[in-house]
Amino acid sequence: MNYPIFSKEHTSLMSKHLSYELFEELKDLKTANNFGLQQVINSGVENPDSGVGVYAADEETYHIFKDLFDPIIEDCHGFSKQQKHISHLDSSVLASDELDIENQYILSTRIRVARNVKSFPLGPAINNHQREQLEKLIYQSLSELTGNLAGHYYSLDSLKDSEKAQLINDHFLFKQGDRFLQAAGLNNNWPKNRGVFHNSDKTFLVWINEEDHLRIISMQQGGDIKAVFERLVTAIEAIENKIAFMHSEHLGYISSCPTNLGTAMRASVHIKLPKLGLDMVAFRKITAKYHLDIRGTQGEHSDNLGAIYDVSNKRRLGISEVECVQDMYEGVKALIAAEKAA
Ligand code: ADP
Ligand code: DAR
Repeated sequence: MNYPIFSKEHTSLMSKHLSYELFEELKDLKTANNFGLQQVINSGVENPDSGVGVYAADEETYHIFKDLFDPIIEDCHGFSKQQKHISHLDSSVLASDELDIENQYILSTRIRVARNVKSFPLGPAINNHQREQLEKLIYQSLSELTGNLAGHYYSLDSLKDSEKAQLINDHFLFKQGDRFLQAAGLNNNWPKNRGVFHNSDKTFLVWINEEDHLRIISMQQGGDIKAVFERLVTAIEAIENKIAFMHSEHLGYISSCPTNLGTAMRASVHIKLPKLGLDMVAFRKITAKYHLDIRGTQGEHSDNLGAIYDVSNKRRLGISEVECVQDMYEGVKALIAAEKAA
């Protein structure tokens, strides 16, 4: 393996921190899943516009390649290698007054967490047989859920193209992995052993074998953030009673991309802000103050359709799940006030 050729277009945290000396230190190391430096950095090398540029294959990746991951995690999350991540899922401490009672601004609310199963490699290193076993283990566990979490599993193979397109368009299903995931090995053997589990009204969904082993999702129309969070907490606890997740005292829940470590939570609203959308400097001043991200109407790496924005918490590690939701809640409150004043 040779030291990568970084051009001035390479802007990722990986290209920033992978000095030649560090490369020489790490280039021959491998995890128990035979995952080496080439695979860790491939997405960031092939996609110069990556923000982070690295993916992990197992919890061991974060230890063996810590001299690369620790500074990336510090830059990304403001989280030092000495810190411990603390979870807190008690919704009773959440501010509860609805932000948009007349439903003028918030179209829908979605809160998701990424989870990975302890005894399997992460997506970039899992082989086809393991992915098949994992899919079966997860959907069999989900099939035991009761009440408003009861539902059915739909593998990508079992869905018609038109059904998949409709689910993707309605924000219930992931698109095929983008070039970043492709270069990380996360699209291997696509679409085999991927799919979505959901309840009858699609307010509780689980994506299987996309970027992480599970994406546990609670979502509904409108802005009742507390109700969405409470459903998600119930689902996480019910699933965690059946499946052991990859977790460490230091990094919290382990994810394939370091941006999702810790809570692995993204709490978002689809919100209509026609006036604020005309002044993106003011818009981004508010999102920066409240640690928010803006994504496109079809999620990451998509464009905004009309004046509808996907606004979510940016912080995931070193703060609790309640604080992630609080970040989004306070930020959305400020955005609505600014829209009213515009
Ligand atoms: P993730 O949230 O899992 O990181 P994406 O950003 O790609 O992944 O979003 C996944 C899907 O969820 C996309 O179709 C996106 O439009 C949809 N989505 C995200 N937030 C909301 C929301 N608040 N309401 C409805 N759909 C949403
Ligand atoms: N390829 C990654 C994307 C980072 C965050 N998004 C994820 N994990 N879906 C990058 O380095 O830009």
